[in-house]
This record gives sequence, structure tokens and C-alpha cells, in this order.
Amino acid sequence: MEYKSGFVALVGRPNVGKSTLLNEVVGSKVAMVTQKPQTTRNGIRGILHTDRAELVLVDTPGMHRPRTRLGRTMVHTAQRAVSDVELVWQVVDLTRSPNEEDGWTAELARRTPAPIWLVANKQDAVSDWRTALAPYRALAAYQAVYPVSAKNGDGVPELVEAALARLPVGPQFFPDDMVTDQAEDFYVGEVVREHVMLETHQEVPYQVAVQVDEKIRRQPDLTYIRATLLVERDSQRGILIGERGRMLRTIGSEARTALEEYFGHRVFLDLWVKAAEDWTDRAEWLNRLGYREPKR
Ligand SMILES: Nc1nc2c(ncn2[C@@H]2O[C@H](COP(=O)(O)OP(=O)(O)OP(=O)(O)O)[C@@H](O)[C@H]2O)c(=O)[nH]1
Ligand SMILES: [Mg+2]
Repeated sequence: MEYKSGFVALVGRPNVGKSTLLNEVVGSKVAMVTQKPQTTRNGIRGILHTDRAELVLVDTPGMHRPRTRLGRTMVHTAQRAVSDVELVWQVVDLTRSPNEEDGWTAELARRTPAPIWLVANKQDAVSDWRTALAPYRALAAYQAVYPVSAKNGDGVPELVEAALARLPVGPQFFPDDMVTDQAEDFYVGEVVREHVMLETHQEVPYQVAVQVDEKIRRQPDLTYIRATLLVERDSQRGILIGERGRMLRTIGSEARTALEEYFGHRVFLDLWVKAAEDWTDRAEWLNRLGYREPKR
């Protein structure tokens, strides 16, 4: 049998569970997940290998009405992701009714030549998924509909089987043991950002970026990491550091635990906080942080 491969874009409004689903399919924590919308800011690939096929999932930021330049780069990333894939999964949240963001996602998916599947997530959290699903079916001409729970895995094997079955013949793009194409420094920054998002409230989680400045193996069983948390204003700097440094210590210790699990050895995590005035609206900062702006 010939080898098959292909790309699937996961699109949807914020917080529907795209990243959770990607992690579940790949079987490893590739993309960060929080209970807050707009967690994902970049197109992140997760790779699943079987004996005869390679399925590359492309996670995307949630579709929303952007209020900042950063938001525009996020929506642009989702728009770009669907342009060159074999299949689009529009992920929706069965615990909520469709809104305009689901509509924009459907519109985006409809503009691509790839078939669109409706992936109805959070099935575990509704008593009657058929009723919850009904209003979503009308958003686009879906070729298939899959109710799933990304959280407990229900329905996911069937979804993956179906996607594998329709992959075209193609080459293997990534090595067997590769589950994501993210650079390690980026991944480390994302782990830290996840814990910032989990611990902070209001506007702070949305106005923090993490830059990894240094990462070195100091001893066979110790990696030293220095990272800067960028915020928009001095007042946010105070919030992130917290009273007598408590907030930063909490974030640091949680992120360190996650990173030690990832590296399989001790991590010394050295966190700094810096204000970069209005970085979410400034092209030079977005560029420096690797957020790609749409071309005009
Ligand atoms: N009950 C339930 N919760 C889920 C399921 N999948 C995801 N969640 C939760 O939904 C929230 C959002 O999950 P994410 O995977 O971050 O959602 P996302 O679509 O990637 O969100 P953005 O990156 O912000 O666009 C988290 O709290 C998840 O734990 C599911 O199948 N069932
Ligand atoms: Mg996400």
C-alpha cells in the first residue's frame, strides 16, 4: 500500500477545544490549553504517524473580532491556515449556541476548496448532543459531522480513522518521532505563557508575551532557562510580580514543574517582567515576537 499524508486545519471560535483536540489526536501536549478564550496565538502543528500515513493537524487561533494588531495577526493566521490543507475541521462547542464567530469560521472554511467537517466538541458536557448540534449544521455544507469529546477522547478515534482514510498518496514530511514542528524555545515560552494565563485575570492574560532569552544545559540533569514576560504597562508589571513577588513565584513554580516533566530533569526557571508599552498594537514588537501581520 502506498504511503499517505496530508494536512488538516482546525478552525473555530475561541475556546471550543481546538487545542485540546489536537493534543488528544497526537497523544501529547503540543498546544497550550486554558479555560480562557484566545489562548492560542500561532498556527501550531501536531503530527500523527501510523505505519502507512502521516496526519498533520494545524491548530489555529480562535476566530474573533480583533481589537488589537495582535488580534489581527491571530485571525490572519487562522485564515492562512485553511488555504493549503486537504481537509478543514470546524470545531464547535456543543455547550453553547452558535454565534457570529461560528458564522465567520464557516464562511472562512467555505472559501477553501477543501471539504469541511463539523466536529462537535464537548459532547461529554451536554445531555442531548443531537439537539445541541442541530443549529450548527446549517452554518455550511458539511461533508461529515462528528460528535466528540476532546477531553475524554470519545469519538476521536472514529474522527481520526475517517481523516486517515481520505488522505491522498503523499510523502512523509516529518520524522517518525516528531509530534510537533514548534521550536523548543517557542514551546518553553508557551508553557510559561499558559501558566500566566491560568493565574491572571481581566486584561492581563491577553497582554502578556513570553520571550525565552537563554536556555542552557548547565549540568547533565539541569537546564537553566531565562525568560522575559512582556506586559503593556508598568501597572501590569506590578500585578504579574505580585505582593512580595508571590504571583511571579507561583507562575514560575507551576511552569517549572511542567517543564521538568517535559525535559525529564531539573529546570531552573529565571523569570523577569518588563513593560513594553502597548506591544499588542505595535508592529515592531509583533515582528520581534514572531506574530505575522497580514500584508496590506
Ligand atoms: N467538557 C469539555 N471541556 C472541554 C473539551 N475540550 C476542551 N474543553 C475545555 O475547553 C476549554 C478551552 O479549550 P482549548 O483547547 O484551549 O480551546 P481552543 O479552541 O483551543 O481555544 P483558543 O485557543 O482560545 O481558540 C478548556 O478549559 C478545555 O479544558 C471537551 O471535550 N469537554
Ligand atoms: Mg487553542
